[in-house]
Amino acid sequence: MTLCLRSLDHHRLPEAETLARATDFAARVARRRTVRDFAPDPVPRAVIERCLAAAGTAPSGANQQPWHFVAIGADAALRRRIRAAAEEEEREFYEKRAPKEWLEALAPLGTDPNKPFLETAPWLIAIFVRAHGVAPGGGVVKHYYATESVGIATGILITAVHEAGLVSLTHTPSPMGFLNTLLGRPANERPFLLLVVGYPSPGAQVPDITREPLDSIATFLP
Ligand code: IYR
Repeated sequence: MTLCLRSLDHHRLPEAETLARATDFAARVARRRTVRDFAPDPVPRAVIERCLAAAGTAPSGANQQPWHFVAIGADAALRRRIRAAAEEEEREFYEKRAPKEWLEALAPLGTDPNKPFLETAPWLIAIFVRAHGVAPGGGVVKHYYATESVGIATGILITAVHEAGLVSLTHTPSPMGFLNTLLGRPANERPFLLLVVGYPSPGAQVPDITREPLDSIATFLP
Protein backbone atom coordinates (compact mmCIF):
# COMPACT_ATOMS: atom_id res chain seq x y z
CA MET A 1 0.00 0.00 0.00
CA THR A 2 1.17 3.55 -0.65
CA LEU A 3 1.60 6.32 1.91
CA CYS A 4 -1.38 8.66 2.12
CA LEU A 5 -1.40 11.48 4.70
CA ARG A 6 -3.97 13.82 6.20
CA SER A 7 -3.89 16.57 8.83
CA LEU A 8 -3.75 15.62 12.50
CA ASP A 9 -6.80 16.68 14.52
CA HIS A 10 -5.09 17.95 17.68
CA HIS A 11 -5.74 20.99 19.84
CA ARG A 12 -2.93 22.00 22.17
CA LEU A 13 -4.12 22.79 25.71
CA PRO A 14 -2.62 25.40 28.03
CA GLU A 15 -0.07 23.73 30.32
CA ALA A 16 -2.18 24.28 33.43
CA GLU A 17 -5.12 22.52 31.84
CA THR A 18 -2.89 19.65 30.72
CA LEU A 19 -1.80 19.13 34.33
CA ALA A 20 -5.35 19.49 35.64
CA ARG A 21 -6.63 16.90 33.19
CA ALA A 22 -3.82 14.44 33.86
CA THR A 23 -4.40 14.83 37.61
CA ASP A 24 -8.13 14.38 37.27
CA PHE A 25 -7.81 11.32 35.05
CA ALA A 26 -5.27 9.67 37.37
CA ALA A 27 -7.65 10.17 40.32
CA ARG A 28 -10.64 8.78 38.40
CA VAL A 29 -8.82 5.75 37.07
CA ALA A 30 -7.30 5.03 40.50
CA ARG A 31 -10.82 4.25 41.71
CA ARG A 32 -11.06 1.30 39.31
CA ARG A 33 -11.18 -2.01 41.11
CA THR A 34 -11.46 -5.52 39.81
CA VAL A 35 -14.78 -6.82 41.08
CA ARG A 36 -15.85 -10.46 41.40
CA ASP A 37 -19.33 -9.98 42.80
CA PHE A 38 -21.78 -8.78 40.14
CA ALA A 39 -25.41 -7.62 40.27
CA PRO A 40 -27.73 -9.09 37.64
CA ASP A 41 -28.87 -5.57 36.63
CA PRO A 42 -28.91 -5.09 32.86
CA VAL A 43 -26.55 -2.74 31.01
CA PRO A 44 -27.75 -1.44 27.63
CA ARG A 45 -26.02 -2.91 24.59
CA ALA A 46 -25.29 0.67 23.38
CA VAL A 47 -22.95 1.20 26.37
CA ILE A 48 -20.96 -1.93 25.51
CA GLU A 49 -20.87 -0.87 21.85
CA ARG A 50 -19.32 2.49 22.76
CA CYS A 51 -16.74 0.85 25.04
CA LEU A 52 -15.78 -1.59 22.29
CA ALA A 53 -15.55 1.26 19.77
CA ALA A 54 -13.12 2.97 22.18
CA ALA A 55 -11.08 -0.24 22.45
CA GLY A 56 -10.93 -0.45 18.66
CA THR A 57 -9.04 2.87 18.53
CA ALA A 58 -5.97 1.28 20.14
CA PRO A 59 -2.67 1.52 18.31
CA SER A 60 -1.64 -1.80 16.76
CA GLY A 61 1.32 -3.30 14.95
CA ALA A 62 1.21 -2.11 11.32
CA ASN A 63 -2.36 -0.94 12.09
CA GLN A 64 -3.52 -4.53 11.62
CA GLN A 65 -6.05 -4.21 14.46
CA PRO A 66 -5.59 -7.87 15.39
CA TRP A 67 -8.51 -8.10 17.81
CA HIS A 68 -11.99 -9.47 17.83
CA PHE A 69 -14.51 -8.96 20.61
CA VAL A 70 -17.47 -11.25 21.20
CA ALA A 71 -20.04 -9.57 23.47
CA ILE A 72 -22.24 -12.14 25.17
CA GLY A 73 -25.51 -10.84 26.56
CA ALA A 74 -28.43 -12.65 28.12
CA ASP A 75 -28.29 -16.07 26.37
CA ALA A 76 -28.70 -18.24 29.49
CA ALA A 77 -27.86 -21.53 27.77
CA LEU A 78 -24.62 -20.13 26.35
CA ARG A 79 -23.74 -18.64 29.74
CA ARG A 80 -24.25 -22.01 31.38
CA ARG A 81 -21.95 -23.68 28.86
CA ILE A 82 -19.25 -21.02 29.29
CA ARG A 83 -19.43 -21.27 33.07
CA ALA A 84 -19.31 -25.06 33.06
CA ALA A 85 -16.28 -25.12 30.73
CA ALA A 86 -14.45 -22.37 32.67
CA GLU A 87 -15.12 -23.99 36.05
CA GLU A 88 -13.89 -27.33 34.76
CA GLU A 89 -10.54 -25.76 33.78
CA GLU A 90 -10.41 -23.76 36.99
CA ARG A 91 -10.97 -26.85 39.14
CA GLU A 92 -8.05 -28.54 37.36
CA PHE A 93 -6.00 -25.39 37.95
CA TYR A 94 -6.75 -24.93 41.64
CA GLU A 95 -6.71 -28.63 42.52
CA LYS A 96 -3.93 -29.96 40.27
CA ARG A 97 -2.13 -27.71 37.81
CA ALA A 98 -1.31 -24.63 39.89
CA PRO A 99 2.09 -24.69 41.57
CA LYS A 100 2.08 -23.91 45.29
CA GLU A 101 3.72 -20.49 44.76
CA TRP A 102 0.98 -19.47 42.32
CA LEU A 103 -1.74 -20.42 44.80
CA GLU A 104 0.13 -18.47 47.47
CA ALA A 105 0.28 -15.42 45.19
CA LEU A 106 -3.48 -15.66 44.64
CA ALA A 107 -4.37 -16.14 48.32
CA PRO A 108 -4.74 -12.36 49.03
CA LEU A 109 -7.36 -12.17 46.25
CA GLY A 110 -9.55 -14.95 47.61
CA THR A 111 -10.20 -16.50 44.18
CA ASP A 112 -11.44 -20.07 43.78
CA PRO A 113 -12.78 -22.35 41.01
CA ASN A 114 -16.38 -21.13 41.36
CA LYS A 115 -17.26 -18.52 38.76
CA PRO A 116 -20.93 -17.57 39.33
CA PHE A 117 -20.32 -14.16 37.73
CA LEU A 118 -20.12 -15.90 34.35
CA GLU A 119 -23.90 -16.32 34.68
CA THR A 120 -24.87 -13.28 36.77
CA ALA A 121 -23.09 -10.36 35.10
CA PRO A 122 -25.07 -8.78 32.23
CA TRP A 123 -22.16 -8.90 29.75
CA LEU A 124 -19.16 -11.09 29.06
CA ILE A 125 -16.72 -9.84 26.46
CA ALA A 126 -14.50 -12.56 25.04
CA ILE A 127 -11.41 -10.92 23.59
CA PHE A 128 -9.52 -12.75 20.85
CA VAL A 129 -6.07 -12.12 19.33
CA ARG A 130 -6.08 -12.64 15.59
CA ALA A 131 -2.67 -14.30 15.70
CA HIS A 132 -2.46 -14.06 11.93
CA GLY A 133 -4.69 -12.79 9.16
CA VAL A 134 -6.14 -14.84 6.33
CA ALA A 135 -5.53 -13.67 2.74
CA PRO A 136 -8.44 -13.79 0.26
CA GLY A 137 -6.90 -16.96 -1.25
CA GLY A 138 -6.64 -18.56 2.21
CA GLY A 139 -2.92 -17.85 2.80
CA VAL A 140 -1.48 -16.69 6.12
CA VAL A 141 -0.94 -12.93 6.62
CA LYS A 142 1.65 -12.30 9.32
CA HIS A 143 0.53 -10.05 12.18
CA TYR A 144 3.04 -7.95 14.09
CA TYR A 145 2.94 -7.42 17.86
CA ALA A 146 -0.53 -8.94 17.93
CA THR A 147 -0.53 -9.78 21.65
CA GLU A 148 0.84 -6.38 22.65
CA SER A 149 -1.77 -4.66 20.47
CA VAL A 150 -4.65 -6.61 22.00
CA GLY A 151 -3.26 -5.90 25.47
CA ILE A 152 -3.39 -2.17 24.73
CA ALA A 153 -6.93 -2.43 23.31
CA THR A 154 -8.00 -4.34 26.40
CA GLY A 155 -6.57 -1.62 28.63
CA ILE A 156 -8.61 0.98 26.80
CA LEU A 157 -11.70 -1.23 27.05
CA ILE A 158 -11.29 -1.70 30.80
CA THR A 159 -10.81 2.06 31.22
CA ALA A 160 -13.84 2.85 29.04
CA VAL A 161 -15.98 0.48 31.10
CA HIS A 162 -14.78 2.15 34.30
CA GLU A 163 -15.37 5.65 32.92
CA ALA A 164 -18.92 4.59 32.01
CA GLY A 165 -19.52 3.82 35.70
CA LEU A 166 -19.42 0.05 35.36
CA VAL A 167 -17.05 -2.50 36.87
CA SER A 168 -15.15 -5.34 35.27
CA LEU A 169 -13.22 -8.49 36.01
CA THR A 170 -10.35 -9.72 33.86
CA HIS A 171 -11.02 -13.44 33.92
CA THR A 172 -8.44 -15.85 32.52
CA PRO A 173 -9.59 -19.44 32.64
CA SER A 174 -6.66 -21.43 31.33
CA PRO A 175 -6.61 -22.94 28.80
CA MET A 176 -9.39 -20.95 27.09
CA GLY A 177 -9.69 -22.92 23.87
CA PHE A 178 -13.31 -23.76 24.76
CA LEU A 179 -14.20 -20.17 23.84
CA ASN A 180 -13.39 -20.82 20.16
CA THR A 181 -15.72 -23.82 20.17
CA LEU A 182 -18.57 -22.24 22.11
CA LEU A 183 -18.41 -18.91 20.29
CA GLY A 184 -17.66 -20.27 16.82
CA ARG A 185 -14.40 -18.36 16.34
CA PRO A 186 -11.88 -19.48 13.71
CA ALA A 187 -8.56 -21.20 14.42
CA ASN A 188 -6.46 -18.08 13.67
CA GLU A 189 -8.03 -16.38 16.71
CA ARG A 190 -6.60 -17.11 20.14
CA PRO A 191 -8.65 -16.29 23.26
CA PHE A 192 -6.90 -13.54 25.20
CA LEU A 193 -9.21 -12.69 28.07
CA LEU A 194 -12.79 -12.94 29.21
CA LEU A 195 -13.88 -9.52 30.49
CA VAL A 196 -16.87 -9.66 32.82
CA VAL A 197 -18.80 -6.37 32.82
CA GLY A 198 -21.70 -5.00 34.84
CA TYR A 199 -22.60 -3.38 38.14
CA PRO A 200 -21.23 -4.59 41.47
CA SER A 201 -23.68 -6.42 43.70
CA PRO A 202 -24.90 -4.24 46.60
CA GLY A 203 -22.31 -4.44 49.37
CA ALA A 204 -19.70 -6.01 47.07
CA GLN A 205 -16.33 -6.28 48.76
CA VAL A 206 -12.87 -6.19 47.25
CA PRO A 207 -9.49 -7.28 48.59
CA ASP A 208 -7.85 -4.59 50.72
CA ILE A 209 -4.77 -4.24 48.55
CA THR A 210 -2.61 -1.27 47.64
CA ARG A 211 -0.85 0.00 44.54
CA GLU A 212 2.84 0.66 44.27
CA PRO A 213 3.74 4.35 44.66
CA LEU A 214 4.92 6.27 41.62
CA ASP A 215 8.56 6.35 42.66
CA SER A 216 8.71 2.57 42.71
CA ILE A 217 7.00 2.05 39.32
CA ALA A 218 8.70 4.86 37.43
CA THR A 219 12.19 6.25 37.01
CA PHE A 220 12.75 9.74 35.67
CA LEU A 221 16.02 10.58 33.96
CA PRO A 222 16.95 14.16 33.13
N1 IYR B 1 -7.56 -18.14 36.28
C1 IYR B 1 -7.80 -18.38 37.69
C2 IYR B 1 -6.64 -18.04 38.54
C3 IYR B 1 -6.23 -16.63 38.64
C4 IYR B 1 -4.98 -16.25 38.17
C5 IYR B 1 -4.53 -14.97 38.33
I1 IYR B 1 -2.64 -14.49 37.72
C6 IYR B 1 -5.34 -14.00 38.96
O1 IYR B 1 -4.88 -12.69 39.12
C7 IYR B 1 -6.59 -14.38 39.43
C8 IYR B 1 -7.01 -15.69 39.28
C9 IYR B 1 -9.08 -17.67 38.13
O2 IYR B 1 -9.65 -16.89 37.35
O3 IYR B 1 -9.54 -17.90 39.25
